[in-house]
Amino acid sequence: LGAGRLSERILRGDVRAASRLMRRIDDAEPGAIEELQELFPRTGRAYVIGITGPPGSGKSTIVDGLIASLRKQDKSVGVIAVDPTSAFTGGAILGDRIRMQAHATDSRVFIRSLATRGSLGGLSRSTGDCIRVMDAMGQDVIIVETVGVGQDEIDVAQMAHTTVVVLVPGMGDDVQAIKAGILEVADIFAVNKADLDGADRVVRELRAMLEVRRAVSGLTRAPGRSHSLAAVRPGNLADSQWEPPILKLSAARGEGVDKLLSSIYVHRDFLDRSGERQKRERSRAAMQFIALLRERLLGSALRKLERERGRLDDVAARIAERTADPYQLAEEIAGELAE
Ligand SMILES: Nc1nc2c(ncn2[C@@H]2O[C@H](COP(=O)(O)OP(=O)(O)O)[C@@H](O)[C@H]2O)c(=O)[nH]1
Ligand SMILES: [Mg+2]
Repeated sequence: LGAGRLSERILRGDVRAASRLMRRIDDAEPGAIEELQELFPRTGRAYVIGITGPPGSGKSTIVDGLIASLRKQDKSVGVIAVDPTSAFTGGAILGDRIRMQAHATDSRVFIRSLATRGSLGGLSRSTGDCIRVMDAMGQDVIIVETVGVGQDEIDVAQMAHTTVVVLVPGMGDDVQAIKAGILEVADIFAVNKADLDGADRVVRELRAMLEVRRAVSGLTRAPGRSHSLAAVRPGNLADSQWEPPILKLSAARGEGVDKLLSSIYVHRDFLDRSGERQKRERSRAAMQFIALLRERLLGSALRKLERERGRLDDVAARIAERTADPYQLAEEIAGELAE
C-alpha cells in the first residue's frame, strides 16, 4: 500500500483500514506518520470522553453502558482501551472484548485496544494518534478507557474533552489512597459499585476534598499565569468555574449510566458556553506538539549516539569514572545536534 492509501479508505469510514493504521501506530511504525498527516485536516469533530480509575473499578462496564446509551441516540462510538498491563496478562483486554461483544456486530461501534508502552512518545502519543484515526473515520463520540495510575495515564486522561474519574468503595484509605494527580483532572466523579457498602463514604470524602480545594485555590490563585510548561496543561479546576459533580453508579446493574451521560453533556455545554473548550483545545495542541518535538529531538540524539559506535559507552565510562560530568556531556551532544 502506498502512502495516503490507508487514509483515503479511513476517510470513507473503512474499519479495516482504520484497524490497520492503528496497529501500525501501536507498533510505532514510521510509515504511519504520512497517513496521520493526510488525516489531520479532517479531525477535530469527535467528542472525546476519558474514563479513568483504578483497575477493577468497573471502567469497562461503564463504557459498555455508555455505548448502549449513545447508540440509542444514534451516535457512532469509538472506544480505545488503553491498558499497558494487558500486554503481560492478556486478561483485561480479553475480558473487555467478551463483555463488549454485544456491540461487536454493530458497524457503528469500533473498539480497539492499545498496549503500547516504552516506545518513544509512549502511551500518550499513540493514544492521541488513534483518537485522530477514529475522529477522521467519523465516529461521533470517542471513549478512551485508561487505568489511572501514572503520569502517562494522567496525560491520556487530559486528551479528553470530558474526563470521568471512577472510584469505588473499599479502597483502603479511599480517596486519600488515590494518586492526587488523577483527582485533579476529573470533570466528573463516578462512584461505582454503589450497590456495595461504603459508597456514601467515598462521596462524602470527595465532597470534603473538593471543598478544601476550592478554599485553597481561592486563597492562592495568583494574578496572571506562569509561563512554565506546566501552565499549558489543560488542568481544569484551578481556572474554571466548573464544579465536578459526584455521581453514584451501579454500572453492572446498568444503574446511573444514563445520568452519567447527561452529566457529560452538561459538561460539554459548559465547555462550549464558557469558551473553555477552545482554551483546552489549544492547551492540548501545545502539549501534544511539545511531546512530538521532544520525541523528535531525543530520537535524533539517540540515533546520533547509535551511529557513532562506542560513543555512548565512552560517555558512560567517563561519567562513571568521574573524568567528565554528565551535564557537560549532555550539553556537548545537544550542541552538536544544533549544528
Ligand atoms: N458489585 C459491582 N460490581 C461491579 C460493578 N460494575 C462493575 N463491577 C464488576 O467489577 C469487575 C471489574 O469490572 P471492569 O469493568 O472490568 O473494571 P475495569 O478494570 O475498571 O475496566 C467486574 O467483575 C465487574 O462485573 C457494580 O456496579 N457493582
Ligand atoms: Mg477495563
